[in-house]
Amino acid sequence: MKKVSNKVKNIKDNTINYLKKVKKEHLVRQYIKDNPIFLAYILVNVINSTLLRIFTIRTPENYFAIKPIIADLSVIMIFGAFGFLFKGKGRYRYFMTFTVIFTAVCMINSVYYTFYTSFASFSMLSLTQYIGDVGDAVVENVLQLKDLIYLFAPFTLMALNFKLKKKNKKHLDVKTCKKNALKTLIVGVVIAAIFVLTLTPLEVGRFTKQWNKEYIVMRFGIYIYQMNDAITSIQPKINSLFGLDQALHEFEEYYKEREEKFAYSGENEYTNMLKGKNLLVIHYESFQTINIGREFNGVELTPTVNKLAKEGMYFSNYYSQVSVGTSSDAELTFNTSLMPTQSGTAFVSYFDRKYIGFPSILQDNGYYTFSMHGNNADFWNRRAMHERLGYQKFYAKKDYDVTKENTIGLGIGDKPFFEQSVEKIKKISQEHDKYYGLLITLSNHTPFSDTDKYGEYDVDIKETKTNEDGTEEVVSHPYMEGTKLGNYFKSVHYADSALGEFIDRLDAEGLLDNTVIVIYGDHDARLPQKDYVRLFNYDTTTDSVKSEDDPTYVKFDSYQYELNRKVPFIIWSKDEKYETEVTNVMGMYDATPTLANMLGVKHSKYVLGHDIFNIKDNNIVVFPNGNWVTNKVYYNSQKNEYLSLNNNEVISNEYIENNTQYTNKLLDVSNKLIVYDLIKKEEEKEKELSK
Ligand code: GP9
Ligand code: MN
Repeated sequence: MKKVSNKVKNIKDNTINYLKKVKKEHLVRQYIKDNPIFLAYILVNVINSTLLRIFTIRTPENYFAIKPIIADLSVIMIFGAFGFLFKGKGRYRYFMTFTVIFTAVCMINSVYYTFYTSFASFSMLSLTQYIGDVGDAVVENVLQLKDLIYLFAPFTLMALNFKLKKKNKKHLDVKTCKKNALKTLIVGVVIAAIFVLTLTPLEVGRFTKQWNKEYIVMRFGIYIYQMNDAITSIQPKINSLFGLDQALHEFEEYYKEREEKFAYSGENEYTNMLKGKNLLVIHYESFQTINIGREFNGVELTPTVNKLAKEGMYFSNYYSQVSVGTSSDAELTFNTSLMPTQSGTAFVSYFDRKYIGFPSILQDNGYYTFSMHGNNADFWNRRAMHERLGYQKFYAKKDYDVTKENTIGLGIGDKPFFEQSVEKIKKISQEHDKYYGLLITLSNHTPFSDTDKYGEYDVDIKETKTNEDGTEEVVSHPYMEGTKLGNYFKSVHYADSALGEFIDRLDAEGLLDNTVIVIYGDHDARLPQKDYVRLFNYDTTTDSVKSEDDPTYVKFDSYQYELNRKVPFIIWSKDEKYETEVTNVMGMYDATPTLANMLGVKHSKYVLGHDIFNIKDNNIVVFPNGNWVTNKVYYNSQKNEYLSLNNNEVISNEYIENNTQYTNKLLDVSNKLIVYDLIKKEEEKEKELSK
């Protein structure tokens, strides 16, 4: 202990002595005199990256952010340190080269942001078909004075070098240069370490996913963002370098076997039921099945969805199958019947693969296809990916009137979003015979903290009590108010009312005739387990949560949590009341096969789900983490345990093994199909053979 405190004292003394020496011998002044180009290099490049952030992300949080400046500084210093190993002209050229690179990064991102409200990505370079159009548009419309401001950096260095040359400054000796290189490197690494230590798990998580580009630039600065982007852009290329033949073989075998095993006629009582109808699909953000039929103080939580579920076809045992790509994974699986990839996300890392999307199939069948979402078009790389899936037009943030007042949470509130969408749909309906539109809602998104904007909805329990003197008073029990789940319910109530207004508006415009509304919850809302325990076990007599020993205690363990992540899938039309509830287990990947049959169109050969009316109670829903669920069992692959869903019915090992094998194979094929671009490879092979 004493040794340690002596050491600390020594370090302290040495540091103080060193600082005293720095002051006495004017070392700072000397350092500046000795290294003007290096210091200018640091300064101009930090200024450039800061300017870029100020000109792009216009939020107070960003204007005052220190973290990205620290991050930028460490990157510039670490690269700069090696400049000291060069002499004279060579050193100037070194700093100049990096300044030009850093300036180019800022300029490109500045232009790109004006055009796409997002930051540039190397992976986009493979979208060569767009570059021609974009190139012209950029020069004509986008290049602005603010994009040229960054050029001050190389010009400053150039001017400084010119001035110093005139002075004919003496050069430092090799030993001092090496020392300077090492010192600078150490300072750069220390700054980087300080930066890393201040990172939160959320920041690290978002950094590795690399999809929320603004967030990353705001925390990590533009230079780290771009380096991270370079690595994540190369990764998919590396992943598909080896093992293609084997993957293609497995893929062919899998689909051959699937065709034999599930050789259904395809026809069932619902075939062509929706033939020729327009389709409006609502991607209902974070909407869980648990909301349906729920009430607080006799007031329905979701009157609109309740009505649609009752009148329409309601799939009440439906699961989302998303991985880290959340919303985008839901869009992928809904539209292609494929699973999310095992690393990265299909929308971001594998957007350049061949997909046979439901929209493109409908397009081939005479539909006009479009998607609508109030967020930036580049969020989740939708701009590129929606086109890939076959949406002819994507209406995103810049097509909507988004104001501070109409914003809730992440962006435009569902009410103004739907309201403005109806105008667009009206126009589309006048110009096209048949259409398929996807509307992605936004305001019912975690963290559900904009409660003052959701409108009144009481989630505490109100009870009318009669006092001894006969007077009545309303007592409020502190039930869900203030909990995350309680706030979620308030947000859901708003989202439901927005949906109700949307349907009324469509009706008033005559847009519900010959149109089918399809709703899917994109994934669960990732709410705390303890809030559910409270929801199901609140005792108004004690105003607290019941104890587990209470005979009426409702168990809510990790299995109940998983089962509770169910989301609704509803098919509703004003013209016809189906009044059907389908209780067989179903996953997002069953949507396309089921809907295609109802619409009387042929879906892609390479789907992984099934038409629920063919597979019926034989269905299995697999999850990206290897878990699976059937009508009988929920299986947890991490723990290798399961929960029997039918009154503890005994389940054979064989049943578990077969379904686990099925799951693993399906996940493997799905992943390889995307990573190795197997649909494209297979089509090329077939073309070659048919020559
Ligand atoms: C983003 C929105 C939400 O535009 O769709 O995405 P999520 O966080 O749910 O994946
Ligand atoms: Mn989502």
